[in-house]
Amino acid sequence: MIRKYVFGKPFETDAVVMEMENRDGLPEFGEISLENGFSFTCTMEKDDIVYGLGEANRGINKRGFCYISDCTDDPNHTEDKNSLYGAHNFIVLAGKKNVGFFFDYPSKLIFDIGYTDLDVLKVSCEKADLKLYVIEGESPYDIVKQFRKMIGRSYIPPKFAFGFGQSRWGYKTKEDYRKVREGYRKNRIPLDMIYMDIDYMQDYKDFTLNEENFSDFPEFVQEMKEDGIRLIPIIDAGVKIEKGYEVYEEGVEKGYFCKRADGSNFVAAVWPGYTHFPDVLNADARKWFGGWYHVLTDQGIEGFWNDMNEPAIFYSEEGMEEFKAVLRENSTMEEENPAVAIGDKMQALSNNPADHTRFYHTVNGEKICHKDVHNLFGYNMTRAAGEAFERIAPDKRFLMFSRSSYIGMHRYGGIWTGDNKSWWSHLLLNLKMMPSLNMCGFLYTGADLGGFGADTTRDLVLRWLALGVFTPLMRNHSDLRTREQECYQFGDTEDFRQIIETRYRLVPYLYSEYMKAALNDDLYFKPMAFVYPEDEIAVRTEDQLMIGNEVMIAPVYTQNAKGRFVYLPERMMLVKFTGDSAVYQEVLEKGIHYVEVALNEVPVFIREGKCIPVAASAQTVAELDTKHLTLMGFDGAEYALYEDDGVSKDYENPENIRTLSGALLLFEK
Ligand code: MIG
Repeated sequence: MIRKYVFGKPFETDAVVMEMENRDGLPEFGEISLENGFSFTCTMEKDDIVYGLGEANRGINKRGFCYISDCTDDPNHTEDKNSLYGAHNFIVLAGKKNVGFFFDYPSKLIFDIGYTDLDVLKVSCEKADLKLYVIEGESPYDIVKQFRKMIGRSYIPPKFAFGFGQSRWGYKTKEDYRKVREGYRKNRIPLDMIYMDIDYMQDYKDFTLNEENFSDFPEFVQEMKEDGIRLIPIIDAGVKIEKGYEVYEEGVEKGYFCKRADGSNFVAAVWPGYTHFPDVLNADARKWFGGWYHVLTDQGIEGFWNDMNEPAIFYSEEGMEEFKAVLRENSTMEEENPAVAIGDKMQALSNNPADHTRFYHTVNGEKICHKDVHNLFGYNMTRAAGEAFERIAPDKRFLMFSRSSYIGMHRYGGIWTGDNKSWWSHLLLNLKMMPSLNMCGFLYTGADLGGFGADTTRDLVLRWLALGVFTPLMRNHSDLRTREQECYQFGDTEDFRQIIETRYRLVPYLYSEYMKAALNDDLYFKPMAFVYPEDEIAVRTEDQLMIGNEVMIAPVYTQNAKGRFVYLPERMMLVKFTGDSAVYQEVLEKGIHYVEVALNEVPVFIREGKCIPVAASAQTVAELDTKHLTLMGFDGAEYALYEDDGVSKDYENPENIRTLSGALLLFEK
């Protein structure tokens, strides 16, 4: 049961696709105040749990902290941070009464979830212009499913996107890419994608290629494809200001860039130096910007990642003027604490909220201040690409994921979780974030495996990859200023090969479960609580997750551990994969078990009475033999496998589902 309430004059975000009538009056649940902006308040019972918020810090249960939806380029995801790159304003209050809330509000929104007052949930924002959806259901899981229906079908990537991808900021030349290819192929480590970071461009200009290094790009794309590898270039939000650069010239001429109050184009410095932002909230400008992806798809590119689209700003022209003034004021260095004054001002240059008040979007002829719609930029940049792909090749799927997002974008692409660090705590954060992202519609997601910032260690990369085996987006990515972390950088590659082979062995299953989740508006990753709501231990367990309908995972996330304690809410079969070389199985009873996990092993827990299909590994997803699958799990179990060509959009074809039976208890060890 969903009720929709409209307050003031909300900006149309297109987050929701379901048509619904507006309700008169106020929701029965909680209290609403329209004084000094908007606030919604309700009390929580002592044991109520709050789910949701998608890409957010901390745990699956959001209680006990304050979260702020305010898309931010902050590469330091420490525990005290309130905002990350996305704004996913959906929560479920679960307890004796279960109720979900979606606050469709495109600017800064504060979720105080028992932070100020232990038993008070307060959601507030500056302007009382929003839509509030109140969803009642029999369980939090049921509420989530209703919500997912309401926001429309999640993005479906091509099947190759379920392979493994290698990335690193700093690859420049063809030789750099060939070295990565050789590193994988020589060591027989499966690989489907190599990501191209900003250095492939000429002077960081979107939709260009470095003239010296990639003069014959289509041939190079082809060369890689012949080895089963797709190149996935990055696209940044800012368009470089440069005379003669077509994207810039055309954007200026058509008036498709974000403008200042005086009508001039807003100027922000990012990687290319001074840039203009495409006004992706304006439908015409969006269509125009999306059209440029053509330049790369024409050369054989089939996937992209959109970056810097919060949008990130190093500094604006205005900000720089203010900074210069502070420099002048402190020019003799004899004023009081001049270094502090200068340092503070310099720090405040980047991603300064004041800049959000300095530019405007043109939507249906109306000027909208960026501040009021800040959280929609990444969404609409990715929507620009998604809508363009529909025009370029309506029957073909493209790989697309974004850094910044808002609910609604989940229909056009996935997300990666941005600049994490090579910290064990971020492996755990990755694990806990996955079900929340799924609740908000983002199914194709993953973190930078091994960690983006800071120097990693061999064991951290292996343990993180072992979690990445299960995340739809499985990509190793790192910052150019850090230790190299490709799978062949740590001496012996055997352990890495075995972990990634395990991913490929599971692709038929993972893809099948992904597709079922997408096609049924369901979850791929579920909290334990959604499957075992009566089990009080399971309900509070956040370091284990359910995948699809058959599997539980319990990744190791501490250094030097030889295994971990795992809670089994029911009898399960433990299958430990060691790539193609070995599989070990054992049935464990309900309860707590210490499970040993070596660095080259991936444990999978199969639920009582169920089974999963397993393939022999291959070097690419395309080479997987899905005609000969082994069923692993409980004897007599059946599995409904979803399989399609992985490229076209004939999702509803009944031939895509086939039932596999005859599960075996196989001891190969
Ligand atoms: O200011 O393109 O999150 O994945 O490697 C940094 C360089 C810009 C941030 C992305 C990261 C990417 C990096 N980008």
